Amino acid sequence: MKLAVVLSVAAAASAFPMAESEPLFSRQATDSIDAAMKAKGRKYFGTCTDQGRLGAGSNAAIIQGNFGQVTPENSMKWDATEASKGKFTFTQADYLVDWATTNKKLIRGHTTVWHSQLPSWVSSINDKATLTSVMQNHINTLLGRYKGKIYAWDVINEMFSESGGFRSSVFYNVLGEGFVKIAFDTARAADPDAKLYINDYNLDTASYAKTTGFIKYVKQWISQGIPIDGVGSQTHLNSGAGAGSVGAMTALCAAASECAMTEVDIQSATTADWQNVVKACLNQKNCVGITVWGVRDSDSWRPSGNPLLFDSSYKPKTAYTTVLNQINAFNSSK
Ligand code: 9MR
Repeated sequence: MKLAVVLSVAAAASAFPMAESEPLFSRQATDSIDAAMKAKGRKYFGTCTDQGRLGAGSNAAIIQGNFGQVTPENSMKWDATEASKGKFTFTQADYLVDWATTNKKLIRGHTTVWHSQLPSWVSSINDKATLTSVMQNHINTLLGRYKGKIYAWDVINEMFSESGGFRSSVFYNVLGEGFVKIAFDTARAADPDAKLYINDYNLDTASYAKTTGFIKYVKQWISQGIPIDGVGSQTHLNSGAGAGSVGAMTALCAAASECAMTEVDIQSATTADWQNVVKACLNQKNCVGITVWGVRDSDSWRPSGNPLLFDSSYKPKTAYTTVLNQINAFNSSK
């Protein structure tokens, strides 16, 4: 597998000797963290990307060689796909899905119901019937378009407050807690094979009120028959916070059939932070994968503290090797 990638990249480099002064493969990490995850029985190690990034620098080559899953960083969000009511735009999302399919990468769809990057025509709706049909149409259109091609969908993103209750949003304010059932029932019917996730951030310490509130409600909803398959912990961390994620994932992963770390980045990470993040997932048998939120530090949404696994020259950092070694060292028979 790894050899095939190296050979095909080498062949491409020699076919176009003037295109790159440095062979593409010399900028790849030597071993794939995705292959390492798969060797431990997990589904992927992924990253976010989109059309612009895939056409820039070494991003495509790095993702081809080292990652097994992609999440569209922005192209499937409501403002990108349905800026005006009923008028859908899929150019960038289609590009991402086609690229991933061609390159045999799993896709995490991100995201259908989210208070942010939400057009004002949606946030100004104030009656239940209209908002319900608008949500259903949005979910049906996105999941329907890519039916059978998406491994998992973040059906609802960031609906909790820091105190573990519900964030104020048009969805909660107009429909109450019932918007969760509407969203997941609609998603299940639209793409029955996709894993349906509820995703949030600051779920990085087991005892934190947001983590305990999230778990309480997710368990309750699943017991009521709402089709939630997975919990996603975004895992945007600051230096030193990796240790907490081990206990947090133990608690989170017990709430649903599967779980994942969906948007990992660590500002000013220590070696232990990256080791702990890998352990936090691998310790849980139902943790299917880890996704980092970007390829190189300088393209991160919060670049200070160099939070990713590749540097601004697309070179794999020590953090990459730390992650690789930690995955390889994991004893999966335990
Ligand atoms: O990385 C994304 C950035 O390019 C966008 O400008 C931003 C807009 O809100 O969203 C970023 O991704 C977010 C993700 O979709 C949801 N969790 C938080 C991420 C970082 O803000």
